[in-house]
Amino acid sequence: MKKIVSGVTIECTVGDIAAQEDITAVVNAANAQLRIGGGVAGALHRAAGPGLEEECRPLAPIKPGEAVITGAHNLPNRYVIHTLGPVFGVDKPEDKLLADCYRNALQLAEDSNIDSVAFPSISTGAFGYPIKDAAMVAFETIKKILPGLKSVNLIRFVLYDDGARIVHEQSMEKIFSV
Ligand code: AR6
Repeated sequence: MKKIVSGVTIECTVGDIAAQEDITAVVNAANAQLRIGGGVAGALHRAAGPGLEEECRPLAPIKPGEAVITGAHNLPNRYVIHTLGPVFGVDKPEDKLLADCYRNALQLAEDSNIDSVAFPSISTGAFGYPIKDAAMVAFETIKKILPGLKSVNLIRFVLYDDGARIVHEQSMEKIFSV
């Protein structure tokens, strides 16, 4: 599914965040230490190679909601934007911290004049955020930011499976039709 709002294309796809050849910056659902981990962080660091962890080391640790930007090393992109999502039930308020992740990641993209950004569904794996609620927070936040975006003209959600894609598409419909 694809929507164009305020001149920005927003789309949902199923795939691997580490295989987004046509995207300038991919977002990492990172850990505080910006180390290789499971899920998205594992996929991105494995594909990027050890240079990514090395570049990350002086930037760590980060707090929930924060974001930092690095090069993409062996990934097919120019940048990786690393953000630490809230652990559901632990880092509170979860919705505000999750919104900060999307806001800060997009701010870094704008600061680096980036045209296209691919997000995974932050916090919905190991960090346990219910995916429906997380998708609503993601699109509500993006809707608020959209009118102010100058360089970003494509935001792609790369979802793990069709279930996650459908949940995101339903949230997208709800939020962008009002
Ligand atoms: N491409 C796209 N989506 C993916 C991929 C992939 N290759 N792999 C998993 N997902 P997670 P979090 C989905 O756990 O919840 C890590 O170990 C997954 O199904 O990657 O923010 C870090 O080191 C889920 O919907 O991120 C941290 O410690 C979503 O991406 C911690 O997990 C996010 O899952 C971060 O946890």
